Amino acid sequence: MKITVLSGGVGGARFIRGLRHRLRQVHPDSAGGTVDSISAVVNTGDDMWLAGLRIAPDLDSIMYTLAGANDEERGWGRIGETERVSAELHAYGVGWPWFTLGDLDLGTHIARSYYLRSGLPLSEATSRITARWNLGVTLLPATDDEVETQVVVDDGSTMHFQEWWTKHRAALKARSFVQDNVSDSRPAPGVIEAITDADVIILAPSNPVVSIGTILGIPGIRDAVVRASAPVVGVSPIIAGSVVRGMADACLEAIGVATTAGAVAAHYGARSNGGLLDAWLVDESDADAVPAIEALGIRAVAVPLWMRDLETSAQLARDALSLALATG
Ligand code: FO1
Repeated sequence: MKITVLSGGVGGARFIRGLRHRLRQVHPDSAGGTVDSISAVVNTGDDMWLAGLRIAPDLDSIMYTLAGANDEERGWGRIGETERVSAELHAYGVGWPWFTLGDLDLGTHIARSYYLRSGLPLSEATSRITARWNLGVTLLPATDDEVETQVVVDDGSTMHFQEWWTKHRAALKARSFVQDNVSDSRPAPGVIEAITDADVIILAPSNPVVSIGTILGIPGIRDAVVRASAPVVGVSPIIAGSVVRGMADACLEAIGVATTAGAVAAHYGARSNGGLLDAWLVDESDADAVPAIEALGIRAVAVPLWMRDLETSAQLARDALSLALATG
């Protein structure tokens, strides 16, 4: 079975790790993913150049999580990290004083930047970097083009998404989110094929605006999902009216969508009505929302969505696959 997941960082990473675990439970002998394959189409809107290096937070969060090398508590970066180089950079006034590049993490950024400066596209750089970790999942940046997310805040000024989120913790009211040069961008090699050839497509429990929204804004990707022959199942990133982590609530408010599982489903829309979803998983605590979501033409099921550990993430992946197969 070919499964393609559209994903942002932490929530998507945990979901994909659970999905890989679930598939290994079903086919324990499929070393290297010969029976099942997982492709992740990953948001690159959070990326930026910093201190001369290309930083790709969502790609790295997924890579480190699948490699078992991530800092689970912070949700980003490497476990057992030190920050000696970053302290030196800050002393030189290089980079952003509020953004820390860990010493081990810097190895990834240097390798990526080396490949990019050698003329390789991000997709190829990603393929070479991930090869080291034997992830059992193919990571595809949504685009090789630089489509960094800028946030227009209430006073009309614009800043990079990382400044709005990491420095200001989303405390400045956002008016809108725009991706640099997105209309001229193209899906990275393999992205449209991963969507078109998939048996199941899953929208991970990631930020619907700056993660999934950025991926879908790259010309050709949204259309490919709408037209795909595979069932499309989404997992709500909102549980009981709150974000699990991150700042999706502030992002949703900016685009006029309520922070509820039902409103996000309506935002994505039913595929039967020109939207994206055939089915939507909500948390048990949002079971009341199921009839209204089904009235939109989206099959909805309430299951436990909290990914507390590998087992609960694998169970969620199992629920998403069952729903997809029941829908398709
Ligand atoms: N988040 C922070 O809150 N502070 C940091 O200093 C920081 C550094 C950092 C370095 C590399 C990386 O890949 C991610 C990093 N993040 C940091 C996380 C990141 O800013 C965001 O949480 C994501 O982009 C949103 O998904």
